[in-house]
Parts: sequence; structure tokens; C-alpha cells
Amino acid sequence: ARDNIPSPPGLPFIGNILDIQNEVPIKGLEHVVNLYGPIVKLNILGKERITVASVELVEELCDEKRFWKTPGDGLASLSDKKKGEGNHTGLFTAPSEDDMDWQQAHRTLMPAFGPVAIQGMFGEMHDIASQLVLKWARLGPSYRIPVTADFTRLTLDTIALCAMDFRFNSFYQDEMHPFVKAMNGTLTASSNRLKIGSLVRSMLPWDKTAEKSKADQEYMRVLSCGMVQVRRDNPTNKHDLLNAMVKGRDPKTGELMPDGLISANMVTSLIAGHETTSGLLSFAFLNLLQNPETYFQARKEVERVVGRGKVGIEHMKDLKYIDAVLRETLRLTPTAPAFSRSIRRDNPNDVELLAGGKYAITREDRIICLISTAQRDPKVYGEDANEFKPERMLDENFQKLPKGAWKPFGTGVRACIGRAFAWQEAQMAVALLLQTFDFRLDDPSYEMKIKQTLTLKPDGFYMRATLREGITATSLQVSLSSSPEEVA
Ligand code: FDE
Repeated sequence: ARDNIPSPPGLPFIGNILDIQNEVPIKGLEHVVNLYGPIVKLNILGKERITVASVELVEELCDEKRFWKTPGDGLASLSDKKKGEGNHTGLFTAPSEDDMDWQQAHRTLMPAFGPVAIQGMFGEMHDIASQLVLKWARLGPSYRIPVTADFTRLTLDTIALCAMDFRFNSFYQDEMHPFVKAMNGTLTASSNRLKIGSLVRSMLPWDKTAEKSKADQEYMRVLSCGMVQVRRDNPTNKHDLLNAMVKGRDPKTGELMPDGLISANMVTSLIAGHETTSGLLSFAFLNLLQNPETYFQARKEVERVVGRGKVGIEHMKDLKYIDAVLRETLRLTPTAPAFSRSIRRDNPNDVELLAGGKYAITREDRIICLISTAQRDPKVYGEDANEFKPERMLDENFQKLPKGAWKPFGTGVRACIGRAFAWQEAQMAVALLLQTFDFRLDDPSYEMKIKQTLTLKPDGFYMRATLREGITATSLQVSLSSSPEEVA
């Protein structure tokens, strides 16, 4: 049955790497899947990889009794864990859920990412979002907003402030912080491994990419270890992730987290917590601008729920249409477009059958769940699956979807721990921005082009912002900082 899995003919040694060549690696894979069906087997430089891309198959692989997460090549290359003292992996890249590092960090961090803790971070999220709003207000409509760059400033500064009380102050500099450069260096290096040009280059003796990526990782490790030390030397009572890790004892074993593990998880949170959310916001605005009727709906909701006063935590639960906009955005362009699964170590079967016995996979196989394609499955979403229609994601419809139909935050115990964090941050940013500005596309004929590092973002997307009637840059300064009663 394993041979039933369609496989495009490949070349000796390099296998199918040419089939998936594309400026954007994930697009190449989507293309192959669209040609060969919802399950394909590819040979990539001697490694066999199976990809599934239908709701039904994704749902089956999400069965936690039979399968679990195995980090994909991209993630694995980010961690580079050498066994031995002081080397730890963060949650995202941990090899499996029975890994000791994963268990301890997961149990210690869960409460810090829980609903109460996240609500407590609203004020800091609002602080950073206000910086974005004031920047766009002061630069005015002549400023060609580099959407993904400014949203990256927002999300990076937000996670750094909420997680460890550190201000990157990205809105006050043109050059991104060296940490961000190092992070982007590693992310690009890891996603380039599938590009043939980079592969050839990496074989050349004078190529420095691997060294550079190692140096970047080392820089991030040293910087984050430094931050742990600063906190130990200057204890605070702040409810952030860093304190949760520095002070928190594992609820099961009572142990404290070692510094190396704390620092690995800080780097993980920073990376996982900003790229994906920045992409989400960028795609959301692009979708709203390219579908004006949805833009007006969303804005009407902000007017009804928030009005002109300060956006507050109490409004979040009522932003139902904005929820739907964000969900629909993550359906069409999941910023983490795939995750990997394999047979669990504690599953006694060395072979598992899929689709009622039609296909078989073995213990060695790592299956890529390509949700960027699965979430457009016409069997579930109909003939208009490629269109942006937030209505299908309103609560009543969303809850009726089959389990495998919407998985932008992954699945099971290894699903995104930062989901509530990212959601609150995105909801608030959308509400605040729609309340304050009228937006338009800089280039009305812009067509979505995707850029992939480890995550997806729209490339070359610019917009313009004009303050809405009755709002000035000066009045804004007051309304952003005052309490709701004062404004009303
Ligand atoms: C995770 C995650 C995931 C899964 C992956 C796999 O499976 O491989 C996904 C899909 C995701 N995530 C997604 C997302 C989206 C968004 C917007 C986000 N995300 C956000 C965020 C924020 C933060 C802070 C985070 N995020 C974090 C995280 C972590 C830590 C993780 C890992 C977990 C475990 O493993 O345990 C994740 N995330 Fe996310």
C-alpha cells in the first residue's frame, strides 16, 4: 500500500528537488500536490518525504493516539542540539513530546500562556500598538507604509516586552536590532536549504552560509542568556514569561528550569511569537483592502463595539467579525503553512494505514501536513474555497467545520502555546487601526506575492493611512493614553 502513494519520477541522487523548485519553496510543494493528488511521495536528496494536503488526510494524521509531531527539516535545522551539558531545545524544535526539555518547559510555561496571564498583558500590547498608531499618524498619508516591516516591529516589540520586559524600540530605529538580524539570518538559512542555488553554493568550500548561521544562533543564545542573568540580578514581580521560567517550579517534579533551557525558550518565543503574527496581520489587511465590503463590515463592528473611546480588553470578546477575518486569513494563508507528523514511539504498529487502508506509512516516514493546500479543500469549503469570505468563519459556521479543516496553530499537545497571545494582539491591533485610520492600497493593482522565510508574508505590499474624520495626531495622543471614561 505504501507504493500506492503517487510519486513524480525523479532524477538519480537529487530526486524530486527540481519538481519543487520555486522562489517560494512551499509554492513548489503546493504545485506538486495539486498535480499528483492529496498525497504524494517525494525524494528530496535521498530522503523520502510524504506530503498530505486534504482535510481528510490531515485530520487522520492529527489522531494523537497513532501519531505525534516530529519537527520538520526546517525546524530541526534551527535547533542543532548537540548532546551534552548546557545544550537545550526550545518547545518548538523539541524532537518529541517525551523529550525531558519539552516536558519541563511545557508544564512550566502553560500557565504563563493561559487566558488570565494573557489578559494581564493587554496594557503592554496596547502600549506597543500605540507606538505604531502614532508613527502612522505623524508620518501621514504621504508615508508609503511597508506593511510587513512595520507589523514586524509591532509583533517583535510586543512579544519582547510581554515575555521579558525588554524593549527593542523598533519604532525608533531604521536599522533592526542585531538580534532581529541574527534571527532573520537563521530563518532564511533554514528555508533556503530547499533552493537549488543555495544547495550548490553550500557545497563550495568558500561558502560561509553555514558558519554565518551558526554564529547567528550563538549570538542569540548569548544575548538571551544575558537577559536571564539580568533578571536574576534584578528580580521583579512582573507576570511575564521570563519570571514564569526563572521562578516557576515544574508542577510535576518541583524542579526549576536550568538557565540554558530558559534561554532556549526565550529565543523560541521571540521567533515563534513575532514572524507568524506579523504575517497574519499583513495578510489580514491585504485581504480587507482587496475585499472592500469586508473592510466596511469590520470597521462597522469596531464602531459598534468600541466606538471612539480607548480600545480595551473588555471589547475583545465582542469582535466576532474581526475574529472571522483573522480565521479566514489564516485559512487562506496560514503563516506556518505546514507541520510534520510521524508514528508515535509508543504506538506498537510499525506500519499505519491511511484512508481506510488505501495508503501505508512506516515508522521511518515523516509526513508533511500541507495545510496551506488542505485548508482550500473544495470538498469542505466548496467551489469558492480560494475566495476570502469571513462569513464562513463566524462562530456558528466555524464550530461546524470538520476537525482537520482549520489547523493554522498545529494540533494536539504540540499545538501553538502562543495562540491566545497572538489572537489578543492581532484583534487589538486590527480594532485600533480601523478605529483610527482610513487605509488604501498604495498600488491598487497589487497582486499578492508571497515571500517565505520560515513563515509566509506578502511581499512588496504597501498601503497608505489617512486619519479618520475628527481625529488628529494630537487628539490621538490623548485618546490612546486616557481611560475610556475620559474620552467618552
Ligand atoms: C507552535 C506552533 C505551531 C505547531 C508547529 C508544529 O506542529 O510543528 C504552529 C502551526 C503555530 N505555532 C502557529 C502560529 C501562528 C501564530 C500567529 C503563532 N503561532 C503565534 C505564536 C506566538 C507565540 C509566542 C507562539 N506562537 C509560540 C509557539 C510555541 C512556543 C510553539 C511550540 C509549542 C510546542 O511544541 O510545545 C508554537 N508556537 Fe505558535
